[in-house]
Amino acid sequence: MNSQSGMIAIVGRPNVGKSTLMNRILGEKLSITSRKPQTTRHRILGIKTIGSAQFVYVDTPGIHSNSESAMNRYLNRAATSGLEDVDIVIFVVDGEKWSSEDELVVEHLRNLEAPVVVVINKVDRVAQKDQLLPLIEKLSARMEFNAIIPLSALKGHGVDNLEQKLKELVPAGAHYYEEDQITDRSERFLVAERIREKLTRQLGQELPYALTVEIEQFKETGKLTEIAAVIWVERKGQKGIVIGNKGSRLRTVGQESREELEELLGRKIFLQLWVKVREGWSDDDRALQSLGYRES
Ligand SMILES: Nc1nc2c(ncn2[C@@H]2O[C@H](COP(=O)(O)OP(=O)(O)O)[C@@H](O)[C@H]2O)c(=O)[nH]1
Ligand SMILES: [Mg+2]
Repeated sequence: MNSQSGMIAIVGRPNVGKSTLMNRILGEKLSITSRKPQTTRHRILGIKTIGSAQFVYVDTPGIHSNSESAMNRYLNRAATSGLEDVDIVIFVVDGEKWSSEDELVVEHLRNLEAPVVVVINKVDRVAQKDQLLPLIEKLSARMEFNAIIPLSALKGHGVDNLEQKLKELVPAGAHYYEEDQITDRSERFLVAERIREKLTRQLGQELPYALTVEIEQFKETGKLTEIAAVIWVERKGQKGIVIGNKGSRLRTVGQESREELEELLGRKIFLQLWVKVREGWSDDDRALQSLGYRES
């Protein structure tokens, strides 16, 4: 049989819609999304098999110019390492805004051998298509791209054009994953991420960077799954903010998380959340490692 199989990295600066795009293509919410940078902190595979072709997408953290903390350095490594080994790169940009961080991404892509397809995302926000022309010119002047495809990951418009293009580009080869597998990540990982998404969306600008979620217990008891998670923050004051007035914020996060997790796992869930302080964990390489921030 003429099977096709390829690794497709989704790269770009933070917040352009990489994770939204992967979820849209897969038709599943695998990667968490939000308006804040650093929402995606790990590489996540999303696998889609259509007949004889297997597409293995790699969602990555945003490539960014800040390298001040150990976390920021980790994120950039996770975003850029292994790019030489993928078969296709999707470079996502925001149709509304080009920035110096996009330039930085181009620097990482310029010398790759794999074909690079540019996705101009968020075109639902662009009233007239010809508004995209200056951006297309700018892109074309930077390097040679295999294709430039405008689309809306959020609404789904134009995503089929991208998938069609990928089908043309994906090389011949054996499948690496079972036909019905959709990710390389465990349920435990997905659960921690969903809780972090709820926190990220609930909290103001600064705090999401200072927290991470660790699953301490994941136990099936009869019809119920018991999950206990620790929300790690960096300072005592942050703990108060996460908990909220009389525990109100933590309650909201817990309730929203539980509802989503029951849908994700298809089971009833008993969820317990604890907030704990670990000073400076995000700028400490060892703490990062022990909290799951290690390269695979
Ligand atoms: N209007 C609009 N918003 C989008 C689109 N794609 C993503 N977004 C929003 O942009 C924000 C960042 O998305 P996310 O996927 O987390 O970006 P990432 O950091 O590149 O992974 C979220 O609030 C998304 O809902 C799109 O096509 N149109
Ligand atoms: Mg993301």
